[in-house]
Amino acid sequence: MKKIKLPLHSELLSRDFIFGVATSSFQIEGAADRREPCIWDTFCAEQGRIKDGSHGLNACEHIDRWQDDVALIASLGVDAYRFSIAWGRVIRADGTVNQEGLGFYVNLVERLAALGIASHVTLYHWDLPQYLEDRGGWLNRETAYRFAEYAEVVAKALGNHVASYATLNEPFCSAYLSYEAGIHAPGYKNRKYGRQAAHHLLLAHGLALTPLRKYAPNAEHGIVLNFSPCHPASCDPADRQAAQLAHAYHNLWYLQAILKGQYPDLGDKISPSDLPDLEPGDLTTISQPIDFLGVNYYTRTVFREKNGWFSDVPPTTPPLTTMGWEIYAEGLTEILVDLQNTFGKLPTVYITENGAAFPDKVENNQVHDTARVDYYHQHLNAVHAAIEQGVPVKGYFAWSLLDNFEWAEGYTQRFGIVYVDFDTQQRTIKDSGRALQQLWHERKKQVEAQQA
Ligand code: GCO
Repeated sequence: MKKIKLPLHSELLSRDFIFGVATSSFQIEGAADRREPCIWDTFCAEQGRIKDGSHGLNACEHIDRWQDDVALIASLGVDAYRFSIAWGRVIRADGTVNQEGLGFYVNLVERLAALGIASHVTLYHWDLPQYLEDRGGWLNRETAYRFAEYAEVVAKALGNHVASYATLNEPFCSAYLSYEAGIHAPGYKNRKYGRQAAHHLLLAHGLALTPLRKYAPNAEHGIVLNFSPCHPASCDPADRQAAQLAHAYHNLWYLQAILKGQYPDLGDKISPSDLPDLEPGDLTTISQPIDFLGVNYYTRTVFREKNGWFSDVPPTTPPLTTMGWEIYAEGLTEILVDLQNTFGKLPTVYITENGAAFPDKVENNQVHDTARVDYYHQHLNAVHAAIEQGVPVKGYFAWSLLDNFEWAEGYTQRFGIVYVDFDTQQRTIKDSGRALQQLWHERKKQVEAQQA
């Protein structure tokens, strides 16, 4: 079996760096009958929205199999587990707390702690309760206030037992893909909606920091954003400008608001009527200090100019993943160093997601996903290179623990380091999972030897 090798003196091998695996609620939990319906249930029920016509009602049945899944996580030798909480499993449509639903996460965090695994919680990984969408969803400013109330309920229950709280996962997706590009739930296609949803999401992030800091003062608080270096399709100045515009629109829109309290100035590229409506003080709320920035990285994106705007050029040169994404590990170093240069100093960075989908097959109880082993090898070395250039990366989470419901792609994409047979729910650790397991166990031995 292929190994993942890191430079011998890499910070990644030290005790202070955390390694983990990541999942999200809607993608793995199932047990939809024990929570409120969310926008993804509605979206899945609409014809033609999901590639294989599937849904998340059962997914990986994690709610009923969590104890085995936690044992599996522990067997990998991780320091940390990143998961998200389903809002609609915690707060009912009438505003009351679902104690059984909340109790699930309390038990999960307790069990992880008993096994020496730190919990890294995400409060919102896209599964907005449908009862809130019915009142306007992220286009309604009130949703941000409901989010802060939900964050308070969670922080009161889990408090300092959680190592880090991320308010949101990838607001780019829950704003742009969901309200502007129409490919994620609830499926709107409207530029103004996209900008307004992004603003309300960021406001929700800012408002939630107050109860989080109050009820979990020792935990770290931050947000998870996705980044992709934006490259021009040619050296034509129009394409270069398009790539810069895409960078401002997709990457900086969120981080600049959070770190600097201002949205990027797009000049005459965007009509003023498409800009979000703000209230005085919003950007101050949004730009409160954060303890960490979660960075999700998968690939780079190439853009060309189209009608004064940008348009992405799908990659064609292999190696591509089954998502059609180019494997471009140096892009991870590039974007981290670029953001560090742009903002002068970044807070602690956790790579909160990184991984790839390939056409995996089980043969004799094994999955020989050599391409994924290579992917992790290259990307971990890219993280090392960023650290060498001064980026304060303190942790890395593989996406994903399990094959799961991949949003509009349904179950057609396998991102797991553990294979899931969706008929039997059997889990099989892939070669990539074994390679990471070996790396993590060897590192633990090394750290223990240093301490002895
Ligand atoms: C993401 C999501 C994940 C996806 C992954 C692969 O943050 O985009 O967190 O839910 O499954 O990115 O597309």
